[in-house]
Amino acid sequence: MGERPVVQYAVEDGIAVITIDNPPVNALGAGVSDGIVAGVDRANADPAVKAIVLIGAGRSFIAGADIRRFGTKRETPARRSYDALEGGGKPVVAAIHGYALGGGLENALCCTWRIAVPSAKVGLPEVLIGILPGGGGTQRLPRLIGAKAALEMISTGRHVPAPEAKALGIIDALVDGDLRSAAIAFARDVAGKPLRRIGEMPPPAAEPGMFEMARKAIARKARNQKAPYHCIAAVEAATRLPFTEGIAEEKRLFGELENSDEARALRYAFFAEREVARLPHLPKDAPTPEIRTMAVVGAGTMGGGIAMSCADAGLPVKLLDASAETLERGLRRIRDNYAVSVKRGSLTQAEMDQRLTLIEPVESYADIADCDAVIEAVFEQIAVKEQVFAELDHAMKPGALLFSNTSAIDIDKIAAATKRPQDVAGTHFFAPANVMKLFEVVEGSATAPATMLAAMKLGRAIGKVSAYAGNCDGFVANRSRIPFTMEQNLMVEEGALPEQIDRVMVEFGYPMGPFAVNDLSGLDVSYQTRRRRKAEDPDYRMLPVPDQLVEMGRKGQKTGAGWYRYEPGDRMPHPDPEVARIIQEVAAENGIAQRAFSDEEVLQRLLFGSINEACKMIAEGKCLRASDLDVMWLNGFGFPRYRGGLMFWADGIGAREIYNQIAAWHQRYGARWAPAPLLREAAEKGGLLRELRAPQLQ
Ligand code: T1G
Repeated sequence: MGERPVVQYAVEDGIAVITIDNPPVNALGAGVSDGIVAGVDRANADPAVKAIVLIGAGRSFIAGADIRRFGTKRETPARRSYDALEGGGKPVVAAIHGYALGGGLENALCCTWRIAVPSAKVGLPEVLIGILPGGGGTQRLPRLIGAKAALEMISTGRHVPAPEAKALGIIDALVDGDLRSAAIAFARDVAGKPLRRIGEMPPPAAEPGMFEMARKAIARKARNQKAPYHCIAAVEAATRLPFTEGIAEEKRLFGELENSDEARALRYAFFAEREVARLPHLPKDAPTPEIRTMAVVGAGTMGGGIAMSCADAGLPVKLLDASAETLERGLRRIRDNYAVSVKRGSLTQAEMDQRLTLIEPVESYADIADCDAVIEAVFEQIAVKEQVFAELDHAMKPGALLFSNTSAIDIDKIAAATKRPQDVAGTHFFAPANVMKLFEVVEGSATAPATMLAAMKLGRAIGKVSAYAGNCDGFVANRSRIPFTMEQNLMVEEGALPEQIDRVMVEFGYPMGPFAVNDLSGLDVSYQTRRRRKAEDPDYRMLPVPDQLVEMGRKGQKTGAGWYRYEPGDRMPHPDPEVARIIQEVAAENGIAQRAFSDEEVLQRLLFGSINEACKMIAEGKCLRASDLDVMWLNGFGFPRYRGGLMFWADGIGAREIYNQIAAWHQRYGARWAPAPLLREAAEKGGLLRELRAPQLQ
């Protein structure tokens, strides 16, 4: 039995049905466009055929061009499916379920009619992978729905739910029940009716200044990027040029983007965020227990945010706290958070009420005993964790999964407080837990594969990006961040000013610099952490400058001063000569010579240490893939997405140059800059850092 063709053709009662069958999402891979062209030509040539239906098999219509093919040599097809669909003599009905994205929607826009099931989503998300719609979408969509609405869709790349797409005029009818038979019936109805060709519609009007305003609006967010501006230029062309010239302009702009650094980085990030979900080192047949009911222990800030994440995803959750007072305070904080979203319009009152019904406050372990899984989010002290896990071990039903949201405590120590360490893993959220997408799943030495797989799946189910981490101090994400924070503070002692370091990182693409972020989250939090660390490790390197700031009462925005000073009611950071004076004093007291720093050295000192640490963690098997670390920095630390991630960015410089610089700093600054053997190896072999993988994946 030969391979099933990616495009199938059938005729039913005079209606030709062209089915795209290219799993998993019917991307326009090899043979798909040609298959559509052949199907349309065949239908148009068959007098028995009155109309045509274009539909997707499996879970989706068409999710766009095959992203893997970008940047590779591709033959230009003689005729593209867009031209065949729009140019034929018989009506074509696009029948949409799942996703019609990118080239998928562009093919649908070339059909005469579009119908969809209410759960479908349509969009032109090309800007999210650093390009623009290259199948006529920038010229046809504005003609169909107007320049303003089209510009919003193309410059945001958002997936538009079918009911809204109907309201916009993209979808002609919403259908329930079996889509295929509904489409055939619809096609029969429109057979013989005049054909509508969007390409023949006049250029849409443009509101005066709308494109200038659009450029200004994205200036901050699209810093250093090209694709968002090209998207605006392409839609602007649709309002100025006849269709054929507009298509040529779209093609020209697309050509400028396809192989740009930005597009290659965003494509890498797209696939890295899919790869991170895989744990190939676990047995293939390991089961993944279903988690239908959740519990969270600890109604503090993190516990409340975790409960919200579950409720936001429709997962019922019991929120347990030993004290009724803390529980009530936790619930109030949850209600207040939702109320802010309702006020901002990102949530309706009905949605807020519905989510609150999914969060059930309880006061005893017996109340959560039946839940499939529980996440502990209590105070970050081993004794407290051990006591909670002993309670859970006693109360929870057999087979229940016991997760800890600890950000630093040894998972094996926590698991040892139970008689079922195989059911224990770390599920590390990043603050605020209901907002940040990163979800680190930490494997203890006794954690069963099923427990790991269930935790990874839980993360995806609550809208997070699940990433594997081995059990070590700071796990993977925070451990990779320690050199960044250390160098940030040490450079200040050596003469770099906070405002220079922040400017370098903002110009690099971060929304805020690290010192401004410290002031936002409060300097006293890390001050306490340093005290605890020093108590545990006498050799721990203290940071006298931020310590002095805190001891002077400069705890950040909340006290009107930290690394910067703030005007009352204003979050704008203002450089403060007082801080510069403290820095010079501390440097003098510690005999640290001060000097000027180039912006390049500032950037490299901040990021090279984390690259080095990443190589160590990969070699230790704590981080499975360099691309996982990139996913963590993109979803946990706000690393500029159009740079792909830390290791992808590092490859732009090259392992050899990075190794040489680190080796030089090793000479100058000592052990903290000892080059990782895996980095040296990559430097010697000329390997790509983003392709580094842990021993267990070799
Ligand atoms: N090309 C190649 N592979 C794709 C793909 C695509 N367009 N979309 C998904 N996959 C793979 C993905 O890697 C994964 O593989 C599997 O499908 C399931 O995906 C001419 C230029 C559709 C919303 O940007 O946003 O058209 O890991 O895990 O969470 O103008 O996939 O299993 O091996 O993400 O349910 C425009 C990209 C292309 C859409 C489904 N289209 N895809 O999400 O599943 S450019 C896009 C998505 C274009 C034209 C231009 C999502 C999804 P694997 P998944 P999901």
